[in-house]
Amino acid sequence: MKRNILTAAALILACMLCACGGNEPAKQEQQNKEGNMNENTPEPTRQEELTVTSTPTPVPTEAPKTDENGMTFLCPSKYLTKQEGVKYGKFTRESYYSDYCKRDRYYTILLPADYSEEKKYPVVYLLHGIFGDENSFAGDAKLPILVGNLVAEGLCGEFILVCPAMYAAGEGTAQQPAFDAEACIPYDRIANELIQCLMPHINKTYSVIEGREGTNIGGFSMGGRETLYTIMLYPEYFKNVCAMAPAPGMTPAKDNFMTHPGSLQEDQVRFAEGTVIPDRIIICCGTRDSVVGKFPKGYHELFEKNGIEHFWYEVPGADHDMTTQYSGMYNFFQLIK
Ligand code: FER
Repeated sequence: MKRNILTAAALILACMLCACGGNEPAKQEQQNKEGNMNENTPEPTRQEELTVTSTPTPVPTEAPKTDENGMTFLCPSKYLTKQEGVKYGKFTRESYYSDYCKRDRYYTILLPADYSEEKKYPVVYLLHGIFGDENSFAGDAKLPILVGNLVAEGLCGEFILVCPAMYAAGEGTAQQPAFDAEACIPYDRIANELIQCLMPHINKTYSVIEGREGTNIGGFSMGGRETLYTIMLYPEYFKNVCAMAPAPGMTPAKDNFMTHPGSLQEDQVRFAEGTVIPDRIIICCGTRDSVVGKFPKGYHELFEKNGIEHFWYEVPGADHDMTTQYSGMYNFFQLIK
């Protein structure tokens, strides 16, 4: 609504400028064509002088859509809408035996619409929020649409999207997710589980580009926190990274939900010299996030302090919601070439 008013105001001003002779080169050209009319042109009236010399009041320009790093603040709605002639993949739910957890574990997978064993694809591991499971992302009908549209427009290459159940509780424990330190431990275990069990399973089951060149990780909220934790433990495994509204707790923190002892201390949030690290790390959060508040910005500041290069941006007006996630994924998936 506000943008419409601004656009209308800008249009009105543009028309006024034209009417006032703001289009100087065109006007000059016209005069050149018609020859020098000075001799025959009457003196301007006082009113005309006033009109010509008055400077236009500056009009606020439209808010930028992209930042200086090329991060787009909001996913354009057309990418979330089915387009004619575009093929979309479908999620399926699969399982594997996890030696790390000593139990069967589940994931959902979105293969490219034209998946073929003749090709090799990069993989994106996408981690859900607290209390979620392997169905959290797969339940969102817009996700295959976003991926399909980006691929169809050539904004990213085809890739395989893997959404694991993140809660990697060990053998014999009935531990369930909750807001306490003990209950958070199985979430952190996804780092080891992913590297030791899920990734090898995906590599041997699908036609993938193995190794860091073809491996990417992202997540929302608790999944954002575990994304950051996983790359701190295993930086050399991942090419592109995106933490959307990452939840507190990777480092010591206290919020309305609980006190986090911190899976790492702040000075451990560094990559040792000589380590191969991800090419690109995105951290983003809605400006009105009512769940994780300023903690994502805190990670950004910590990364900055500890010399970890990354892209940080805020999603205007977004809460702890899909607007933030589609924005993050829109930027993240475009890194996959
Ligand atoms: C917390 C705040 C938010 C927390 C987890 C979350 C475990 C996760 C929110 C989500 O995944 O949506 O203090 O502690």
